[in-house]
Amino acid sequence: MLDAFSKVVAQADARGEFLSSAQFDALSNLVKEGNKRLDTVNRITSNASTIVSSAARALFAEQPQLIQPGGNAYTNRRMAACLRDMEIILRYVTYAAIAGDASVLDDRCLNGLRETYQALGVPGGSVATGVQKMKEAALKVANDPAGVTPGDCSALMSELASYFDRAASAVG
Ligand code: PEB
Repeated sequence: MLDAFSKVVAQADARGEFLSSAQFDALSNLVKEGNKRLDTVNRITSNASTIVSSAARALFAEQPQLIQPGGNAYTNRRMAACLRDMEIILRYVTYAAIAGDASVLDDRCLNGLRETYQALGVPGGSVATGVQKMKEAALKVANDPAGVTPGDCSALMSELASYFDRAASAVG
């Protein structure tokens, strides 16, 4: 599990070199823009249950067979497992976002997840759709201009989107 800083150190050490100026610039920018990142992760974290429930509602509206008898979210037990899975994935996305690096998401959440769903008979494509719905809900929360200093968050938002895309393509 790496963050943006330890990743640069690991890369430089693997080559036996000092940090390059490009690496310095990237990390310096990460520090300079750090408040945006903290605000973004804080917003998503504080709205996690709303993000999960609205994404789940959108998923089941689009794929109602999931909640019909025989569906993968039919019965309270499976519904609870589904909502829990979405929450777990969202939680690891927030870890990747605060770390500025996807490795925590890869190593602790996505590694083997596709195979787990295959073994359980849970449709990975539907999980991927649920993750995309969480992406939409999370970006809406993170991009809300109310109550924050206005600024350009486009790079950060596309980085955030990339963690959701990574999770979706790991299972879909
Ligand atoms: C992954 N999910 C389930 C299980 C596991 C995970 C290991 C089996 C054990 C259990 O039921 O608790 N656990 C989860 C995860 C990590 C982890 C992400 C990462 C660290 O440790 N059903 C649907 C939707 C989808 C869904 C498509 C979006 O209709 C999920 C939600 N996951 C789902 C369901 C089950 C499950 C288990 C329904 C229960 C399957 C079953 O027992 O029939």
